[in-house]
Amino acid sequence: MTARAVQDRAQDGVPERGRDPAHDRMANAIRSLAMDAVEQAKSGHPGLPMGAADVATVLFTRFLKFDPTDPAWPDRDRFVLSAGHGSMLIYAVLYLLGYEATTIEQIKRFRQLGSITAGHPEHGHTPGIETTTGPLGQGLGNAVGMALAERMLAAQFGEDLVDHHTFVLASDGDLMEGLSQEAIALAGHLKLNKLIVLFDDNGISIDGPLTLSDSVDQVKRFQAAGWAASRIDGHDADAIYQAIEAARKSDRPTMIACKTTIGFGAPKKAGTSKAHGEPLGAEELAGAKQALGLGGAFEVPPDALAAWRAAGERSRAIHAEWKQRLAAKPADVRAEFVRRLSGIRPSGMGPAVAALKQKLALEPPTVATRKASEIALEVLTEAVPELVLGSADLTPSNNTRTKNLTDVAPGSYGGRYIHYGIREHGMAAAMNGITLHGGFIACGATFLVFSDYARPSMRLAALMGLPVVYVMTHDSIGLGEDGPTHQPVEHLAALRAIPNMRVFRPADAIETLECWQLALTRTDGPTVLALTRQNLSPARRDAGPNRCAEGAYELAAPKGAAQATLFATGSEVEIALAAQALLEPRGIATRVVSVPSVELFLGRPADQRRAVIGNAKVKVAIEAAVRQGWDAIIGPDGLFVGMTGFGASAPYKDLYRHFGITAEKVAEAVLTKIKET
Ligand SMILES: Cc1ncc(C[n+]2csc(CCOP(=O)(O)OP(=O)(O)O)c2C)c(N)n1
Repeated sequence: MTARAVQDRAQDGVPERGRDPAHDRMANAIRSLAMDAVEQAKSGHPGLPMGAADVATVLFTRFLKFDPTDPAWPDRDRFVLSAGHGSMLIYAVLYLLGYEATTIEQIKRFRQLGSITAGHPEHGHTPGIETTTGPLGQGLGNAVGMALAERMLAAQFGEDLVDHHTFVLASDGDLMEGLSQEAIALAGHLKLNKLIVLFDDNGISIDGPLTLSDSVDQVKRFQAAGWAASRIDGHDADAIYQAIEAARKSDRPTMIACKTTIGFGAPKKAGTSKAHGEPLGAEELAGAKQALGLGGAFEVPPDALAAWRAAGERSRAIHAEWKQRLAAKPADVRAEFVRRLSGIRPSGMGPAVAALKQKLALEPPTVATRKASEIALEVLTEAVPELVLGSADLTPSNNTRTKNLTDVAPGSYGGRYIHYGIREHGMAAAMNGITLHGGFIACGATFLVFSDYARPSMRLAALMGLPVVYVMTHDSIGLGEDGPTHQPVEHLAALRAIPNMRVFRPADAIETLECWQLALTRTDGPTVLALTRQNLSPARRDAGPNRCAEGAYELAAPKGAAQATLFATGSEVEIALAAQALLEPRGIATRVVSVPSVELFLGRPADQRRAVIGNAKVKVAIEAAVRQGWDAIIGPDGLFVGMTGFGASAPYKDLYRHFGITAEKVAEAVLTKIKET
């Protein structure tokens, strides 16, 4: 309906045929709060909340299962506002439904420092926000993971405890992003029929009408990916109701293209990109308020607020019944369900790691760390039942599918191995969703170089503090013949640069096990395990405490006061040890420090850092990657033996020689430096 029609209706006071005045007043309450909050903040996006208010009203007041008094209730329906720029839609809804934290004062402080109403919705910042959105496409990708986790958890614990839907509100931008293709293809393939996407089909983006840059038939596109998809009038409450009702009964995921008018109600800006991302302005705002029959700033008509609050109580009885069902479960099942949903790690993990470590210490294997990871996973998948693995179609290279795992497949969700397909971004976004859903530790794999393809979701995992684990093999020129397209050089530095991301590059089987243990005990953020393709000789032979937890530690002591300290990670630790063996006989007392995690090390107190770095005259870092970041350990005068540009295609031993990453070159550099000083 056009803004003109809304005005006409308001003027003659006659409800349009088929419209429900009570619904309109509730939807207009969202519009009103969104307009006022954006106006007050002098920034934000009024257009989407105004356009999608009818869809949100039908969904939240007639379908969504949730309890404002317990936003984390495990069996709630999930709602993801993938178009995070429309954040005022969800803040308005949370306030109207009676979520305690989202008060009218918070709405008034939209986008201000210290408020819980941030510019884009942030998970963990605002109760009721299921995931952090804003980078378009991510929410949709997360929702696929949530819907998959729901099916997987139901397969393990039964539908009497786990039976909910995942709803997404997605915009044109969400569906234009490449990630959306990976997400919808995966969801369609897996037949995630409890995933329902409401597409805010307003035909407008920032630059103007969508016709400037897009002509995809989204309904056909979703259908081609195995979804049910249809078009409706997104301002017709009955049509919205019928479409969602049908979607709930579908045997496949559903996309409902809801034709809406961006900025619905604004006299001049409705239906234009002017309504997208800036305050309406005093005149336009007044016109919209008049057209929609609304009052002063931040005022919600009492009858509309009462109706919303009543809607907020809709699921109370269902929640109470669910609690009773949980209470009636055998104590061990109940305890396990609660443990899994609370993210508490199983008590069996520590002893399982200790036993394997003993074995590895007795017979240290010469294996690639990707193989060492598989050895660790054989034990960890038994000890940690919530661990769910997968790969973006590199399973035989990533060594992530242990013998005891079975596949997750369409309609069959009891397995613990996910074939994500060649969809690194979709995988990482789904892993975030699986983790946000609760009940699982998601671990996905690819080559380290393709972390670039997953990085936007990895960044959000770090921002949200999600304990996902990325197994990233083929971690340097050591992968050899595949050449520079596949050889990461800047990726370790790039991943280390993400706040709250922990990057491990273990040197042998024992370090790999320790890094896995640290990854799985971590609960406040993601971990990358950078693993080799090539075999490595053992660096450690002890079954003692977890040394990788220190970030960096002295692996091999010098004979006498150290003149040189060699810092190395992963596959270069054996080079450092070999260099030490060359230097010591020449009278150069040399230490070797293994640095499985630069960030963990740099996070330690200054005195501990100083003790590990030591005061040897010559400090060398050895890593088959770029230098960036290493100066924090070796200082600006430290020597770096690594890469300065892209790699090349050749057998890996030739590459190490070609790029000068050898024990001989390290020893030579140390000797030259000592002579100079
Ligand atoms: C990955 C990404 N790229 C760019 C942006 C900036 N941005 C925010 S909204 C938007 C597009 C707006 O169009 P649409 O998705 O149709 O939203 P609507 O105009 O309907 O609110 C863009 C490009 C973003 N948030 N995320």
